[in-house]
Amino acid sequence: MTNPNNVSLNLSHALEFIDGHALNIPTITLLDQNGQLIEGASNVDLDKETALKIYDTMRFIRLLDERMQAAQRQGRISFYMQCLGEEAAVTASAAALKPQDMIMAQYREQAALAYRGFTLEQFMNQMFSNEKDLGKGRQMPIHYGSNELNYLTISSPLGTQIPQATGYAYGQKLKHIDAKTGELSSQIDAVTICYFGEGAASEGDFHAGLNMAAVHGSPVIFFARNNGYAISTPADEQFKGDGIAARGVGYGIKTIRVDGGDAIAVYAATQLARDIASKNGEPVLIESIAYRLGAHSTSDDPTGYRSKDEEAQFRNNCPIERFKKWLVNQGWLDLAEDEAVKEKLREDILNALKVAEKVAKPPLEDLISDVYDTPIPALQKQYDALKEHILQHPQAYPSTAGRIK
Ligand SMILES: Cc1ncc(C[n+]2csc(CCOP(=O)(O)OP(=O)(O)O)c2C)c(N)n1
Repeated sequence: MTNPNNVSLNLSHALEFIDGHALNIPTITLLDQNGQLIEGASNVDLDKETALKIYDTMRFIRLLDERMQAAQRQGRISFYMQCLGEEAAVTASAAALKPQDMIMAQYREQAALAYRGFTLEQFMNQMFSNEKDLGKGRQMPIHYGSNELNYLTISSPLGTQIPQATGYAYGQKLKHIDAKTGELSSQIDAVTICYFGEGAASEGDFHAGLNMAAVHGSPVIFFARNNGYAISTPADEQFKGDGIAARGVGYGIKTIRVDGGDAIAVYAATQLARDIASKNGEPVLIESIAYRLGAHSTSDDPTGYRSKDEEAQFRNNCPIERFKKWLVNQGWLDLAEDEAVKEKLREDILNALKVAEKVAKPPLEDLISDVYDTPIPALQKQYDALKEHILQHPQAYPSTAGRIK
């Protein structure tokens, strides 16, 4: 019989509603807090080189975050967002990808970019909006982008990257479609990962993006970072269902939920997800469960909406410490060396900051160059007005006024 409704027609005679949490979705965790693999946990293929690169990246991001949070408080940069508590989720997922895979992130995923090889100088140049910044100083701090590293520039409006990822990944798949049969002719060589928070998943774009990816078979790994809060809004004021994972199932997308504080579980789940996306040409959803340990951003003060007790409950579950203990247990990391590297990194970060803050700001004309082939009249008009204003008040714009031609 044909099935025009496209449902599993499991006829029943019991008049019962299904509970929204009926699936009881498990959270995959493989590593305990003492850095021991949990008995009976699935085998994980994580080699020493990759494991150490994951650790190096997490350690670097933690130190960079600490320094730049302080730099914002000193008035040296205007804004910052830390990855605190989610370093394992972001780094280990990025580590399971191939360099040619596209990363479409939200903004708290600086660790994915660092894993790809974005340099300390590049981070600093972006945050100081100087003339060496790849984005020509046109974005707020932490809105990174790198063409070379396949990292789409961050957009502030939430959720925009979700339907974009669906469309981009569909394009990645099209290259492997046999024109005659319409079937996949080979494994898809480059897929897309799309990161977003559970707050962004409340946007309409989330639903449009996921449904379209499922129906058209876009090879996207949707990576939902459920960290408990969308700025001050706790998750239980955002949705009633079983997290974001239940929605993946609803859209007919293969879904897994992982302990986002467990780098090994995240790595294994993302490897599997990449495999499914690239071999089958279909989307996959990973929901990472971690706690946003820091404030939302430097503009936020969490004491207004959550207790110190709640924060303390999670403070001891450091994802970096947990992974570090495993590395030490493996005999792959020496604690004294680790401390020495941290000291050196702190110095390097401070030195890079001091250099980047002295680099000249981009010339004013960069504001509108290469946005359009030739600036549209409305943009040109705004530019001319801005230029005139700066020339009238040069003392208020010391870094720009002197460079106006
Ligand atoms: C369309 C839109 N609405 C609101 C905002 C303001 N805003 C910025 S971040 C944020 C919270 C996002 O939370 P979540 O997606 O859970 O990510 P997290 O910050 O927790 O990593 C909000 C509401 C925005 N940038 N864009």
